[in-house]
Amino acid sequence: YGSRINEDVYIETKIRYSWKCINEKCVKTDLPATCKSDTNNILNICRLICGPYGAIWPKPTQEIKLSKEIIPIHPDNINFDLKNLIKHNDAYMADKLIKQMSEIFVDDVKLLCSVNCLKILHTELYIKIVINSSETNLTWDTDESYALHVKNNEFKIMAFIQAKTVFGARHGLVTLFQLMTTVSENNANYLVMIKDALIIDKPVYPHRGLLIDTSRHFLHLDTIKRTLDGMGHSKLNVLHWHATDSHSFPLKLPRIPELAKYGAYSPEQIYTVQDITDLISHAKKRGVRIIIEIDSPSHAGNGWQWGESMGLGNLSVCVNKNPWRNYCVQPPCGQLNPINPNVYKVLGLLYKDLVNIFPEGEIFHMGGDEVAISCWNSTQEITDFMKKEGMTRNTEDFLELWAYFHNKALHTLEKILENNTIPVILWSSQLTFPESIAKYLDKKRFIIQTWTESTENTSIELLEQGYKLIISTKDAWYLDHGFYGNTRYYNWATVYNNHIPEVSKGVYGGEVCMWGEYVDDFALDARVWPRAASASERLWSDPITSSSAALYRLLEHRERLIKLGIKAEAIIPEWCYENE
Ligand code: CP6
Repeated sequence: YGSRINEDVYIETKIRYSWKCINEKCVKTDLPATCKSDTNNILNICRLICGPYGAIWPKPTQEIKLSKEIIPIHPDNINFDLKNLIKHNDAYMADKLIKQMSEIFVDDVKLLCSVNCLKILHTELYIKIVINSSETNLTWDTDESYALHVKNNEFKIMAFIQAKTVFGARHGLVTLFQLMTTVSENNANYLVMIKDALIIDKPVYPHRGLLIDTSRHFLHLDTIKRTLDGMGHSKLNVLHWHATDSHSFPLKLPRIPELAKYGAYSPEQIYTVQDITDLISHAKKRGVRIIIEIDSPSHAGNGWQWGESMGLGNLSVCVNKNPWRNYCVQPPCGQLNPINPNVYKVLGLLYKDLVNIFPEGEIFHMGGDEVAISCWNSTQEITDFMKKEGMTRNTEDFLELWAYFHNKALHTLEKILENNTIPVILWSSQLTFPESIAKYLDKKRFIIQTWTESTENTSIELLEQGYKLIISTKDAWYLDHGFYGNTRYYNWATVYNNHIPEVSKGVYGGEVCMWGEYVDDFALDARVWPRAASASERLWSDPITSSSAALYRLLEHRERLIKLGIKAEAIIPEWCYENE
């Protein structure tokens, strides 16, 4: 780190971090006079006000004006005016949600004062919020824009947040939070904030996601909630919950408890309906929706073993095949049996439970990745069926069978929803090759999440055919990359600099993926943060500047995440910071 910092970056960073790094060597330089003249608390205050975007992450897209002056405030004296929040008769839910978001805001401000903040000499912060839609479900169509206006008079600081929806208003609160910091003087802490500000902001992409994986390692509710907190503060709005895989099935569902009974690592390592509901609600208050993935037909082994004993036949095949390498990518193998009608009955019960738990209209992810044709091709029940149907067992026939599975699974879901138009998300795969996808999958019903290499044209070609996409380019957006715990050639700048196709071409957005083989409750934070935040700026702001120009703000954002209780990884060596 630290080589080739251009002149621009130097100007942005030297104010707070008075060092200059050339060829891996960092040299400390003097603090510039502009910072010194503001106050004695040079370091802390400059963190907040130096640079055109202050310490705001991700950077606003429309308009931003920040004054250079700060004023002390206190968490005990923050008051909300929600009286004329919204002029709707059916606004009860929106009203309640905004109240909860406001409470979280104050709690978070208290966390900024990790050591007590001095109460003397502070000014009241008075926040007024106005919205004009009663919408409380976050979708790709939700208007997340907001305007934040901070002004002070003799008696108080007024923050006025105007937005279309509660989700826009919450973004306004997050930005307001980022106008604050703590400073210390004579062993006392003060909470301060920028005195005057005008910010008009909205995201470029509507889908700004993070994938977590609870099958390779079980993650406790607290870990997932902490992750959601970090997402809310980074304006990421989709938690893609890769809930199940071949290794464990932790969802304990009322209609089909067998899946967790046979598939959870232990009876304690499960998510109950109550747990899932709790997570959805925790997420919503942080402006995040949860999209759950039940990976299928591949990546489904443990949890599906009980079919035979219940007279339902083989639900998942190849679970005990040897050597496993010939039939899947990780042991134990397991691929749903597409010709067993009971598979769709079980999926029906599973989807029914999920539809009941998740908000109305929420999208589901059906997986669809890494099907091993060799598995189905070595299962006599399946090959007999294919012979009977006059199939020759060439690759195309297997793709036909695979597509049959997804279409039938989607049909099963649609019957439950009594709605024929719900789309589902599938991973890119052999089935979604641009040259053949149209033969198998309807572009109105299947949204593709591409995880191909950035050198491949897959995404562009799928867009040209009219498919809607979510981008998770493997060599840029996989947080486990390097794989097997190795993050070697991978850093936040890789995500930040990776451009993705435009929204206008049919891209909803992107996701960074935290596959779980080598992360558990103790390792997750540092592997996810602050790198996931680099994705949030890529997706919110679509920045045209380099990642090194953003470094200064990311360093601040990382410190903010730490104060919120997230054990984010360090970005630069400590010797690069100026210590007074
Ligand atoms: N699990 C599942 C995984 C991966 C995928 N699906 C994966 C593949 C390659 C890399 C990282 C993760 N662990 N179910 C691919 C979508 Cl490098």
